[in-house]
Amino acid sequence: MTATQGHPPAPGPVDAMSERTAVLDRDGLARFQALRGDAVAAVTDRFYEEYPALYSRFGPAGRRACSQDLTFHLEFLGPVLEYGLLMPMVDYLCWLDGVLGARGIPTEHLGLSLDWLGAFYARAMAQEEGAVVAAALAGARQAYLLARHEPQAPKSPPRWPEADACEDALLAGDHAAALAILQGCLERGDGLIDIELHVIQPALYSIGEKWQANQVSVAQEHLATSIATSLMTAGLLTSHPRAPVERSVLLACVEGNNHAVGLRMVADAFQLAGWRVHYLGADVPTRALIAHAADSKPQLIGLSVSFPHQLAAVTAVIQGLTDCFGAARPGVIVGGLAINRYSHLADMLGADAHCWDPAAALVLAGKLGATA
Ligand code: B12
Repeated sequence: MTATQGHPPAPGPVDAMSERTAVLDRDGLARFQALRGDAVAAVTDRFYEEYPALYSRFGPAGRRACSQDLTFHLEFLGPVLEYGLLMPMVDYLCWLDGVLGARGIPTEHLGLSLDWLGAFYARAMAQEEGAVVAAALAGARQAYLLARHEPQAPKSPPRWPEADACEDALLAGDHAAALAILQGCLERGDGLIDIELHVIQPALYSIGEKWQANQVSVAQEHLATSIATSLMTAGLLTSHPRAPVERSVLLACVEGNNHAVGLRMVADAFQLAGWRVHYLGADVPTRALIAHAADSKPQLIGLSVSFPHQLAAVTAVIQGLTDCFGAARPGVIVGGLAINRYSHLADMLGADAHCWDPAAALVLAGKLGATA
């Protein structure tokens, strides 16, 4: 078991469904992955053959979008076949259903695409392995149809009243208004990390929901993130760190994870607690991360992971660190959206601890003995 600290976000309704499914061994997973391109091509062709009028009107871009969606299905299916838990795939299907529905794109073929992918793998793989893949797809389909209308929003820490105005300012691109909100909170004595957790994080979560519901644009989401990051920097400049504690932490988003703001909050918390912080930001290649750890020899490493298919990168980093440091490997804490949602998977990754927010990470750092 990994150590945990703090309270997990309240589970969504899909958490009630923790159905397990059979898994593939390493070679089976490799065979499943090797067939991805063929599976996507076969099922895309089948959609165009069976529904020519419906699909042809979208032209080549429609075909590309269809293939891309199928590729995503298989990306999310991978961790299901590795860890034996349907939930990540079901969550993804519910999310996709919401995104497509909000953009007026019919979703009735989503279930069909899963059936046809299942039929492809049942044909293309050896009988037993094909049956595992087809059963996972059928199970995910059934659970998705049951859960699709349930609200799915991730829970953020309690939202302070300032979060509403902050969200408005971020979406409007009103840097000055956002800074004034930060300033007001700091002046009344709130700490930066609390402001980040109770004002900025809920504002960003809500912006994510609005993007999902097609109420804000991709550009607005980017704008909001960029202002949020600069608010955090402004807050850091006016906050007073504790005296240096001679401890160091290396923080990185694993390969493929571009969600870096949450990890930046973790970085700020360690910085203000007097730690020496190396914050590497988004999408850090596994080899580069391990090489940097070998050079800088931190006492603690924090990894951020957003999606289930990035969990393999966490395992690869931990394996690489173990190869490099042996018994002296620094402690590893994992966090991020995927961990918040599937904390039980954290136990399977080989990490020493997982948690939900920066304050909890600091407490865990102490428990892990990263106190030299
Ligand atoms: C901004 C944003 C982006 C930006 C990120 C830019 C950046 N510099 O970070 C960009 C545009 C890159 C982006 C891309 C994508 N995004 Co996005 N994004 C968001 C958004 C709106 C905010 C993210 C954020 O900063 N949240 C605030 C931070 C503070 O929260 P947090 O990450 O959870 O971090 C906290 C904890 O998790 C924890 N924590 C995090 N890391 C760690 C690490 C350690 C060690 C510890 C201890 C703790 C810890 O502490 C943090 C503070 O409390 C979210 C909405 C949301 N719910 O978060 C969507 C969201 C996460 N994105 C989503 C999606 C789908 C995508 C894309 C796939 C979109 C696409 N089609 O391309 C890509 C995937 C990118 C990738 N490969 O990673 C979905 C995910 C859906 C799902 N079911 O999981 C969300 C939820 C939006 C939505 N509602 O649909 N995104």
